[in-house]
Amino acid sequence: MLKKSFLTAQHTLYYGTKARHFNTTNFTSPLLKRMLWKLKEMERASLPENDLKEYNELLTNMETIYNAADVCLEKGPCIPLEPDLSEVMASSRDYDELLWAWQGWRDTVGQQLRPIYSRYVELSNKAARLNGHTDTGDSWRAVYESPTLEKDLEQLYYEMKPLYLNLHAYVRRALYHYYGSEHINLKGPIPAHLLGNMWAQSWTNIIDLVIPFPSSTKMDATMAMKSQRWTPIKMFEEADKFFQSLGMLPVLPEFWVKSMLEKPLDGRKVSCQISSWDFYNGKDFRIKQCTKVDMKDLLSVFHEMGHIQYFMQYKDLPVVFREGANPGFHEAMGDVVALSVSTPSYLHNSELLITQIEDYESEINFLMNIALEKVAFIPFSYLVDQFRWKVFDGRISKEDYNREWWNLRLKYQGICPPLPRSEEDFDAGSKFHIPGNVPYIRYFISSVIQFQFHEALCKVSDFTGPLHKCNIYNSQEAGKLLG
Ligand code: X8Z
Ligand code: ZN
Repeated sequence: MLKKSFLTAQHTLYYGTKARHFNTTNFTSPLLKRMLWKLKEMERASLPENDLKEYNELLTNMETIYNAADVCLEKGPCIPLEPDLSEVMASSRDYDELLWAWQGWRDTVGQQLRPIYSRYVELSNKAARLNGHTDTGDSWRAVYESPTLEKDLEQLYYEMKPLYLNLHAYVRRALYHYYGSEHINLKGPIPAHLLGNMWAQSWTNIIDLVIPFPSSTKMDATMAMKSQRWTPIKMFEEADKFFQSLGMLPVLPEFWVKSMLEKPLDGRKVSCQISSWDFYNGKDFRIKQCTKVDMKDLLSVFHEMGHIQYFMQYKDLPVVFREGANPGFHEAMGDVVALSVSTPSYLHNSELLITQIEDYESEINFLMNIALEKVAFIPFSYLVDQFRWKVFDGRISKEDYNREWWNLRLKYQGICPPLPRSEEDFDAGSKFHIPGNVPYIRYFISSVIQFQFHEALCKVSDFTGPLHKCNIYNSQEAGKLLG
């Protein structure tokens, strides 16, 4: 990993230094101007050699800490995040057991990362400044090439906030019925460990506690997938088939050979953090995912296959242009297709739902599921980089990391820690993208544009009816537009 980072930096430095020799002011080709402008951004490669070495080591260390972490049972084995701790967070309805998993993960990951993170911030800022940015947050925002980015995002957030507040109040009431007044304050924030997910970013796992019409159809295909003996491979094949039905590109043979689509059964330790890889040779594209056979992972398979589709669509462009229109587009590509996959129409046609559902109550149950995924995610995806932007530009100092993290969690998500926290803790670090150095605002942007894309695709497919029922499967027009 260290060697790979070193070689990448050498490559960036070589071409970046050459590019910086050109003054492009009077160039007439916008294409050439843009290529050189992109090459001049050298990120960490502009650091002096010693700093670069230290920075690469810090990043590798942080990722290793995250990937190797596990939580030990009192008199038993130690269990990793995937699949075990995530499964506890998803399915346990025992307040104290949930607390154990929630706290255990933060005790092992966050606390170890804290001292490393502040040094990472220093070196990362140094690199950003060497590239002409004011700090790392500024360099992350620069890829959107919009002077009004922050203001636009804030406005989007405030437009969507009423929807979130409604969902929050509804879910809080349901949790109150289940856990009681001892644990839930109907006028206060929700304890962060009760929402079915380690970071409270997706709430679909607690659908059983909040389902509006329990005796009507629940739109979860998991049971059907299991009884029909679906496999991880079949899930990826279905996603591939969907893209092909739109007239888009099939994945290449190498994908099936070189990807890791399941957790290896031989007990080898692997990182189960899902990722998609472009090897930049026009034919080697891979996914690494410890796929489980359930509906949630089926949607996540579509998300990842969206990245692969994007890689394949731009494979013949110059290397500097092989990226999304912006990172939010890359994240939206698979999700927009997954919006069709969630519909009763698609599930019925794939034999994952026996009856075509038309009644009002089942429709509301379906929409609740979508809300628990998409609406619940809005404030989380907004706040993660609000936090980091403030850390990078110094508005949050290293003495206040945890206090400020929880201020944002309270302000935007309306959740609180279930236990007292201190500055020994670093709870932001318990989310992969923080030690993993992956910007997060892309997911917030994706959450908005994927619905705009969905609307446009449904329109060209000549779909009539409410947008949430639209399934673009087989639409060549949609495929053309998405491509
Ligand atoms: O990190 C991811 C993907 C890879 S881009 C698995 N996602 C975010 C997360 O897990 O927090 C997808 C949704 C948001
Ligand atoms: Zn993604």
